[in-house]
Amino acid sequence: MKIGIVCYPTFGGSGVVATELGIELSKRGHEIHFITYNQPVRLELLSNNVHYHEVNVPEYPLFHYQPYELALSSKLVDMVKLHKIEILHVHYAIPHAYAAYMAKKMLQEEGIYVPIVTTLHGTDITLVGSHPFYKPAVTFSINKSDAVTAVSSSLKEDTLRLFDIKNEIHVVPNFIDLEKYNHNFTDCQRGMMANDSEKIITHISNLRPVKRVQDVISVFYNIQKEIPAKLMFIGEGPEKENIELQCQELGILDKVIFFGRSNEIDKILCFSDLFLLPSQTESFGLAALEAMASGVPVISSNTGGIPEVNKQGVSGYLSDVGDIDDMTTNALHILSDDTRLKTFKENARSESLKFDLHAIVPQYEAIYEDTLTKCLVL
Ligand code: GMT
Repeated sequence: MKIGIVCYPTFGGSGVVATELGIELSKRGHEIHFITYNQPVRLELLSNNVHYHEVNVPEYPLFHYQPYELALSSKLVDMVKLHKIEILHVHYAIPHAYAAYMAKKMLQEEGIYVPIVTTLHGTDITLVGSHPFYKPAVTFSINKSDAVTAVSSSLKEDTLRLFDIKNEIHVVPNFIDLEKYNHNFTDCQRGMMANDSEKIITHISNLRPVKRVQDVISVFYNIQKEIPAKLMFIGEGPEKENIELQCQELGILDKVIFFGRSNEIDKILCFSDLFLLPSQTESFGLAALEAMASGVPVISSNTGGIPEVNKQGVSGYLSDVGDIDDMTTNALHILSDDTRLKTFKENARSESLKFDLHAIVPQYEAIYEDTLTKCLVL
């Protein structure tokens, strides 16, 4: 199949999933065209099956806001015609599903039919999309898609609750390339990060308020009072200065390593003993799955789709949002006994196997085939 993929090219989860999906589909013989405003960060290798087409938005002083949707839909029209793309898979409803619908309509005028598969990722529904400013356009775009998928059952329920949806929503969970996370723990150069007696705690996110990064610091502060420990903070975002200040006030700056953005999280996770994800809301929690695939147990909140990934008492523990004490107790329970920690690490890795990309990517292929068949009949 010739598949056009539209996504955000940044470090956000939806862009990562879309990029990894495109790469895997290309390995399975499909021709993939990424259409976005920058080369996706995890798209290191372009090949004869993987192409990247940049969307440019010319600056014009009359425009207070530069019209990205317009430029994207025009680019989609051009790329579908030039490369004979058969199906468009858009990740994140805003504005991708909307722009794809416009492209589809323009192409129809020329007798070209290209169906649209929209994947909902979370914040496009729970935080941004349901805002009254966007809601009618998001509802319209979802209902006009030829197929809709959501990354968890929880996100599907949220979508049906928040929007008036007529379309069926298929749940296709996020996935992981387990090969990438297949470490032998003894090979990791753990000594570079901490001394032998210290446990390594990790958090990875875009440091937005929804991630509740202050809770990460509070839980870590409590842990390190009981057990020698270091905290690895990976990511950039608006809360960074606040948490640096919080660490300074608590007197733990020397125990926290800020890595900034990283394309090598597998290497950092390889050092880790515990992953913290206390988010306010999370449609899936890809970062938790990446940690689990590295054999890192997860202490998380019990919100959104996280319980579909992190299993209570098996791969880690889940607490109510903001319950720092419970998260601390659970973290100490895992970290205070090396045999128990080893069991949780093994469980985390084996729970992650459920999300092996070899099992999940064919679900997208089946949806593409089904959608193309239905559209041929119409
Ligand atoms: O987590 C973020 O803030 C980024 C956001 C995105 O859309 O890129 O992530 C969302 O999509 C990920 C991939 O499907 C999910 O794993 C995240 O849980 C989801 N984030 C939220 O729902 C807050």
